[in-house]
Amino acid sequence: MRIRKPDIPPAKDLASYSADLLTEVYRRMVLIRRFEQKVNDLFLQGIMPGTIHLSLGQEATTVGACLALNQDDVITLTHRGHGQALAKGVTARALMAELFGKATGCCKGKGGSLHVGDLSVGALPAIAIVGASSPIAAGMAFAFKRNKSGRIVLNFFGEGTANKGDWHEALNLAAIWKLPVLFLCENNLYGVSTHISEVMAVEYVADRASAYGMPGISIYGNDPMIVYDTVFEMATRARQEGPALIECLTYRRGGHKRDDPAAYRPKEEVEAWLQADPIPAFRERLARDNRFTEADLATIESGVDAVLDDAVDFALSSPEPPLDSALEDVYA
Ligand SMILES: Cc1ncc(C[n+]2csc(CCOP(=O)(O)OP(=O)(O)O)c2C)c(N)n1
Repeated sequence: MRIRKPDIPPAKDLASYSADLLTEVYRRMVLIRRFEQKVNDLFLQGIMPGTIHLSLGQEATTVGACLALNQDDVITLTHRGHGQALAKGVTARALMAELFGKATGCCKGKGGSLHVGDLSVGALPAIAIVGASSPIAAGMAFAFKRNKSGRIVLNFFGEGTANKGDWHEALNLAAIWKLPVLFLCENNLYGVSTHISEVMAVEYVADRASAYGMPGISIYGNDPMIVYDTVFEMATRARQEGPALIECLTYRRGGHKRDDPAAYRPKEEVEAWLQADPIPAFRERLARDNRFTEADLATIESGVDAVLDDAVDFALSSPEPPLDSALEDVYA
């Protein structure tokens, strides 16, 4: 296995972005981080049921990508989807209630952690079958194109998914039909315990784009503004000209799922990526920008804490789905 440490590009000047956008980027990254930390605590206390795949460490990729989209664009989510959902605008209340299996959850308590989403904010509830969402993303993009809607689809997936047949078929169809879809890889280096170098002969997932005839871009995924600019540019292009493959190089801070201590990862690699944590790095940049004071940043953080306390209270006090709703919304 080859150790791949973060290759951190020089940070972009934040001056060209509005204070509102930067505030929202920071707020959503902190929301995702603290939401998942809370979920992990609740899980370890035995209060939260089910299993969970956390995306701690990948916040800059999901937030940068979702904020670059229009409100009515749609994302498809993965099994590691809490961050993707919150980034697109699913509320903390609806997400927390879903994880508790409550009727007020974003999927009425029937999806749980592996199937979160809410189409009313453009987040197609996740499909936990790896690779299955890429053809669906292409299909939705086909409909958007036929209807001349101007909307696009952004398909989130992990680098392990890029070795599945359905993923390849989706890219090919999207390319030949010039569909308005972005394939966005959250490359966190591991599919469960398997390092990317053991399953791919090319170095980067984006290297595969040329085989389909679409742009392929590999970027540092722990800088939200690099992700934002890239997705914004490719989204603008996709609305007219068709798909692109964007690979965001990032890292999950923990194991594949909550019972995985991730002992298969070299210490040197883990330490290098933990140092490249996207949230403190972005906070430092905001603190150097004269539009933000320390008090402003603390206010954003305490606002997130209040939202999360409220979300847990809401979820715990919500009812279970009624028994006679078991067959509602069931299509197969
Ligand atoms: C078709 C299929 N095969 C296997 C699994 C079990 N599985 C769940 S997540 C996962 C790894 C996916 O890796 P990657 O696409 O890199 O995403 P990551 O977990 O790193 O976010 C596997 C093999 C599955 N859900 N679906």
